Amino acid sequence: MSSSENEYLDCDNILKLVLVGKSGVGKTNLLSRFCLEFKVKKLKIDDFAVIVQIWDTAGQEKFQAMPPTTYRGSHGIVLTYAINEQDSLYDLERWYKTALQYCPPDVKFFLIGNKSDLKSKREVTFEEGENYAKSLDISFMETSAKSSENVEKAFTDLIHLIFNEQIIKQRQITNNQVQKVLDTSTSVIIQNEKDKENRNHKSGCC
Ligand SMILES: Nc1nc2c(ncn2[C@@H]2O[C@H](COP(=O)(O)OP(=O)(O)O)[C@@H](O)[C@H]2O)c(=O)[nH]1
Ligand SMILES: [Mg+2]
Repeated sequence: MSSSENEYLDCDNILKLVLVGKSGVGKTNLLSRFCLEFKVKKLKIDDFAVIVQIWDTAGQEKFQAMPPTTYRGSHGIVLTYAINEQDSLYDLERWYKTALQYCPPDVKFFLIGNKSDLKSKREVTFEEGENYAKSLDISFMETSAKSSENVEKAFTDLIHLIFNEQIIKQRQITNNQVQKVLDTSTSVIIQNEKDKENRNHKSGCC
């Protein structure tokens, strides 16, 4: 087994993020800023090892042809626009609706206004981005894949958000399920013991 396969097996959690938005807003550049290799980043949160897989489109967004399977099993969706292109913000409504349709219900969204280095060509104010995020009740950050401004922070904030809300919830569910199974098996054992006692009692009574 290769060492990278081992790393996966050693890992407590694997998170899947998907980057969406209009072609040209900088998704691929953001991704290569954040994870240098294999579109995968390994992090440590508290005492847990977390592997984050980030899915980028392979250009299908130009033809509005992202396969629904892209969203399957995702934990986070990064809605991305470019601050120098108003249309790219308007376009996100469509991406948001599609993601809602195909993502698991507890998926977390995050809004990124990329190309923050292009302030002189700005078409979307910070407040417009912020208000759109507020309207969806999600977090927002402006980033620049060119200068790296906020890229690390935006991704790690989203990952922490997902980890704290979803993974911990999933762990609680699993613990509850384990507890239920334990409770059920205990009651079955107790019941079986009672049945045995009753049978012994009955057989000895004649
Ligand atoms: N000025 C500036 N250009 C960027 C930034 N991010 C990406 N670009 C440029 O925008 C173009 C499209 O970027 P790309 O990552 O391919 O966009 P995608 O289609 O969303 O994946 C490329 O020419 C990038 O060099 C950024 O933060 N600032
Ligand atoms: Mg791309």
